[in-house]
Formats: sequence, C-alpha cells, structure tokens
Amino acid sequence: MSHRLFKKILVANRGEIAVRVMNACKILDIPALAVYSTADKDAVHVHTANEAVEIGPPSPRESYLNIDRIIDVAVGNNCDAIHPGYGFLSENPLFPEACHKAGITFIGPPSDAMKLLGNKIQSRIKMSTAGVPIIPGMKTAGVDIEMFEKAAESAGYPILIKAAAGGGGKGMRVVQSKEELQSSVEAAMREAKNAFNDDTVYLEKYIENPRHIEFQVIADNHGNAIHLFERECSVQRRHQKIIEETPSTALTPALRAQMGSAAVRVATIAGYRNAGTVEFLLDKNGSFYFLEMNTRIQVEHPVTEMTTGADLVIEQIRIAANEKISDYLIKASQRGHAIECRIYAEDAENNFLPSSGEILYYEEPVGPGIRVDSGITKGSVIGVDYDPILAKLIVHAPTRDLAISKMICALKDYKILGIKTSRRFLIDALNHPEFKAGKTYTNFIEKNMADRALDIEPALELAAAVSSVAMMKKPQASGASSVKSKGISPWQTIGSWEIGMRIPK
Ligand code: MV4
Repeated sequence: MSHRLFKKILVANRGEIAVRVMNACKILDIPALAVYSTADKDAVHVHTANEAVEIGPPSPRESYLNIDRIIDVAVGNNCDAIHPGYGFLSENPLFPEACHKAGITFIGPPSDAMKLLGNKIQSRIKMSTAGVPIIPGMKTAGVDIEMFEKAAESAGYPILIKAAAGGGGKGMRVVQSKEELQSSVEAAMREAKNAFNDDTVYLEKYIENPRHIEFQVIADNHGNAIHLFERECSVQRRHQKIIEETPSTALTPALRAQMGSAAVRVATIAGYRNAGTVEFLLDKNGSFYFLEMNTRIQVEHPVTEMTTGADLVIEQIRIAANEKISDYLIKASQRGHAIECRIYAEDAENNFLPSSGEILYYEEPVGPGIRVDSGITKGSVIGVDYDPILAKLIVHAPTRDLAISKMICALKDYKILGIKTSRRFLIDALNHPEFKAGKTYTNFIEKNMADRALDIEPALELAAAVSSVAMMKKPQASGASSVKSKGISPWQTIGSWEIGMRIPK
C-alpha cells in the first residue's frame, strides 16, 4: 500500500468487534491501538493490537464509556482516527463531536445524523415527508390523554406506546383497549424517564408478529449512497438477536428493490455518512415500514460480507478518510446464502442466566465458507462486566438448506469448555421445522423453543467432546490428572452442554 489512510486508529471497544476492526487495520497497514479496562488486561483484543493503553476500572462508565479519557489517549498516542465498534459510545453524538474538537476523525456518521436518527418522533416526521412508509400513529410527542385517545382510535387497537428516545425495544408497551390507555401511557412515561431521562412517548399501530428486516447502507462524503441488500433478524429473544441471515426468505426481488431504495432514501435524507443500517418491519400483508436507523457497524454485518464480498470495516475506514465508495461495491450482488449465530456466555437450559468462568478448552470450527469472529481463546476469563457475546459463527453456502446444514455441523464442531454457551440451543433452533421452512417471525423463539426438551446427545458428539478433553492431557509419568487449569477439571464443566445427558421433560 502506497500511503496509509490514517497514521494510527484507536479502537474504542473490546471483544470480537475490537478484534474484527483491528484485522481490517492490519490489512490496510494501519497500526491499531487498543484501550482496555483493568478487567480486560489479558483480553484477546489487547494482544491483537499494536499498542494498548489501560483506561480505567471494569465499570463501563469509567472505561469504555469515558469519552474524555479515550480522547486523551488518542491525542497522547498519535492516533488520528477512532473506530467505536458497536454498543458503548458508538451511537452517542457527543463522541463524534469530541473527536472533531480534538482533530480526530470519527469512523462513523456525523453527530447531527446520529441525533436525528436517535429521536424516533423526529425521524418519523422526516422520513414520512420524504415518502418513506412509517407505521401509522403519532408524529408529535403526546401532551395530553385526549391526544393519545384520538391517535389510538385512528390507528386502531391494539397500539404500541414507544419512547421517543427509545430503541431496541426498551420502554415499549402494547395496549389492547381504550380502558388501559391512560395507565399505560403513564407507566411508559415513567419507564422512559428512568431509562433515557426523557419522558417523551408517542403511539403507533401495533404490528402483530412482524418480521424484522434491515438493509445495510453505505454513504460516502461525495454524495454517493448505496445499499448492500437485507439481513433477516427476526429470530431474537427479548430484543437480543440470536440468528441472522441473508437473503430473507420473505422478500421477492420486487420488494427487495423497493425496500432497498427506501433504505437509501432514509440515509440520504438524514445526511448520513459511512456504514449504517435501516430497520424495517414487514407485516403479514407484505407491507413494510421504516422502524429506525442504526448508526453503527452492526453485530450481524458478516452475513452481508459473506454474500456480497464486501469488507464493511475496510469500507468504513476508507470512507472516513474521504475516499469514494469502492467500485466493487457499486457492482455488488447477493451470492448464495449466509447465516450468523451469536455464541453467548449463557445457560440456555437455565433461563438464559449469564455464565462466567475460564475457558478451559477452545477450538473453533474451520472449513470452506466458515468464519468465526471471536474475542476469546483458551484461558480467557469471562466475567459479568460486559455484554455476554463471546463470538459469532458465520457460514456461507450456495443455498439456504446447505447453509443451515453447514451451520449445524460447525456448531457441533465448536468446542468451548469451562462455561455454558448458547451453542446447543442454536442447533435445536436451526433444526426446527419452522426455521427450515423459513418461517422466521419475531415470535419464533417464544412459539417454537419455549418447551424445548433436551434429547440425549448423539454418541458422535459425545465422542467429540471426550476426545477434545483427552487432547488437553499432556503425556505424564504419574497417574494423577494432568489438567492444571486453576484447579477446575473440564469434566466438572462439561456438564449438560457438552454431553447433553438430560432427561427430557
Ligand atoms: C414495533 C412492533 C410492532 N408494532 N412497532 C422492537 C424493537 C424496537 N426497535 C421496535 N420493536 C418493535 N416495534 C410496532 N408499531 C414490534 C417490535 C418488535 C420487534 C421488532 C424487531 C425485532 C424484534 C421484535 C420483537 C418484538 C417486538
């Protein structure tokens, strides 16, 4: 590479996304600087970076959310750009502003676009004026109960109360009838005040059991904006996505073209730059509605990369450095089918309780069309301070059926001992006839996975788990156990995951 796009990039994040961003930096020959809390001093992202600086205690507020500290580290270490990843500061408009004041390039959208898109009412007004379909309902903040009653009457019950500052499902309330309206509005206002310090709420018609379909968009600083097709993210639990895929089984080429051009319009109207995601709800009649725009790189971006050949993080960095959208992306098309499964540190057999501990054995699946984005390795200690996402497993195959089969094989080959993960749950979800039939609605998990009974694991998988543990043993002279992982034997944690010997309910 003849010249570097930036001198050095500070990656203001942790875990798999920090590692993902650093890999893009490496390809572009740009040094990456990691920041880390004291809880993360031995984390994979710290060792992946060219340099690393500690920024504070485990509490996110005092480390990964500390704008002043992060800007100081960037300035003091010759960084001319910051990548925020997802979560943490990625959608806080104060962060790009602080970067700008310090003369540092924020790898993401302008703060004005973030502010507009962070307010649901403002963005509904803006988008509907531009002809983008929005869910029927209020386009101003509710001021008195009469206003809510009128709007609910005109949208028709059931309705959904949402917080203007909300997003990701926080502070939403379904109301079935006029009788419940006032108390629900009051409760939603209290919730919104608590969660966002802003009690502005409004209402929309409640779309029952929709699909969640989002479009990847990219805009450069030269007036070019494109979309890179959709991701179907309907399989989620309590607003936490679990499985994402592309293409969506719900779209026809005509609907895809319509939604794609609406997505580009949203980005253009908002003055958006860099990579972003436009979310839509798709109802049973095939009508789609703009929901919100996520102003960051998303967890599920790899499925778009697998099917279009894009490297979205490289593109983010290029665009932040004032380059035009890459030619290869302008010509991109969807090829084959990709699925992503999120591997969470949680006990799916025990109410999805967070699981923590040390990774005693770790082996990622490999093979053509198999990608793992992870932030862990053998010896990593999983705590409770941060989001429980450990890794993402992504597969690409010529067809959806083959992608599902490949994903199931890869999940069976993924060996994580020492903590509980969502691995087994994912295999069962992918094997479900409704998933195989493409019936992925937002109630998929509640409807199909609620009374999941665990069968006895196939012998082959048990053998794989046993052999992976056996491989941990070094040749030894004495007859004593050679596993010396801080006193815990992997056999103690192999548990129900790994062997799956559960009595069906
Ligand atoms: C809705 C809806 C139905 N009707 N709005 C949830 C997250 C937030 N961004 C918006 N959400 C929803 N808004 C109306 N008018 C249903 C949801 C919803 C949902 C949306 C996307 C993905 C999963 C979901 C699960 C439950 C509810």
